[in-house]
Parts: sequence; C-alpha cells; structure tokens
Amino acid sequence: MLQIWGRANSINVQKVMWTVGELGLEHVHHNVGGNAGGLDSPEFIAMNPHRTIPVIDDDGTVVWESGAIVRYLAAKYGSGGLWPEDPAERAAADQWAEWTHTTLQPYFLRLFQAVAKTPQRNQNVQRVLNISQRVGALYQRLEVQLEGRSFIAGDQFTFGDISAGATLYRYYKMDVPGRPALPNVMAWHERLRGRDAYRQHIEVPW
Ligand SMILES: N[C@@H](CCC(=O)N[C@@H](CS)C(=O)NCC(=O)O)C(=O)O
Repeated sequence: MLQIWGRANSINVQKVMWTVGELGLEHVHHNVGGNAGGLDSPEFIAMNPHRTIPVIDDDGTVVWESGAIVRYLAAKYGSGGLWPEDPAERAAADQWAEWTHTTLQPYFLRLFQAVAKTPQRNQNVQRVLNISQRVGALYQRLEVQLEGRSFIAGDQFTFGDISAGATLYRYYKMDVPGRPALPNVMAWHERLRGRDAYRQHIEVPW
C-alpha cells in the first residue's frame, strides 16, 4: 500500500496529501519531521538521502521531492484527469507547477517566515514590505493567467493547480501588508476551497 512520510503542516507534504485526497488513494501516513523528528534515522536516510519530507513508498517505488511525487501519483493514478494525457495540455499545467517550485514558492516561504513565523515585535517592517511586493508581483502573473480560465491550465482541475494553489490558504490567512487585489486569484481560491481534499489537507494550522 502507498505510504507517505511527512508532517501534515508542511506545505510540501500538503501538496502530496491534497493529490492523494483528490485521487482517493488508500494510504498509510507517517508523521515525521518537525517536532516529531525521524529524518535522521538510517531507515529514512536510505529512502531519502536529503533527509527531507515528503517521501512516498508506493509498493516499492520510493520517491522524494514534492513536485516529483505529485507528478508520479497524478501520472499513475490520474491519467486523463489530474494528469492531462495530451503532452501539450500537460505542459500547460506543468509549466505553472515548475514555476511555483522554482520561483513563487521560494519567495512565498520567505514571506511566510518573515510574517507568520516571526513575532510581530521582531518583524522588520521594511523587509516584510519588500518581500510582500515581490510575492504580490508573482501572484499578479497568476492573476493574468487566470483571466477567463477556471483553473490554471484551462477548464479542468489538474496537478498544475495543486502546487500554486497550496500557497493560497497561508497567503490569505497571514496578515500580509501590501497584498494586492487579485480578483481572479481569489475566485480560483474559492473554487479550490470547494474541493474536499483541499479543505482537508491545505486548510491546516501551521
Ligand atoms: N524541494 C523539496 C523541499 C523539501 C523540504 O525542504 N521539506 C521540509 C518541510 S516543507 C523539511 O523536510 N523540513 C524538515 C522538517 O520538517 O523537519 C520538496 O519539494 O520536497
């Protein structure tokens, strides 16, 4: 059976769990990482030498890196749905997933650390504003992409919505100064919030 390692409040684990939820996959979840520890055990290192979560073992197929796991699960269990069969349609989703991992998420996590993980009295107001502006400019790209589209690659919900979509709960729950008005992103967020797996795995306290 599919096994997943990683604490439920890690954004990278959340992407995987959201995917598992969308696909309705039976699984066993191991709570490791953060206060639970467990990433330095020889057994864990044998699965993932980088000692990070998430990791999955799908009947002997071990995969680490959240983006790779989401794609593996979508390709294996969601062909024609989460995983568009047509390479061009798939690339339309994949480019946004890749962009999220390489561009949006690193800046987003800086903002998250500076706002949500730093007591207000210790926050550097100017630094927070600078990061917020950068992150806001990146969400503006999503705003443009979502014009006239229900989901990131068109009318169908795909794995491309999962990576970028996983940031939205935190972005709107945090007290972010200078957050721009993003009507298309907010409408997309509402559509994602209508999905059971999103609410179960993404709307998790950090
Ligand atoms: N690029 C990796 C990043 C993995 C990563 O840094 N995971 C964090 C959690 S989000 C981690 O393992 N932190 C150590 C811990 O939680 O103890 C991925 O997407 O899977």
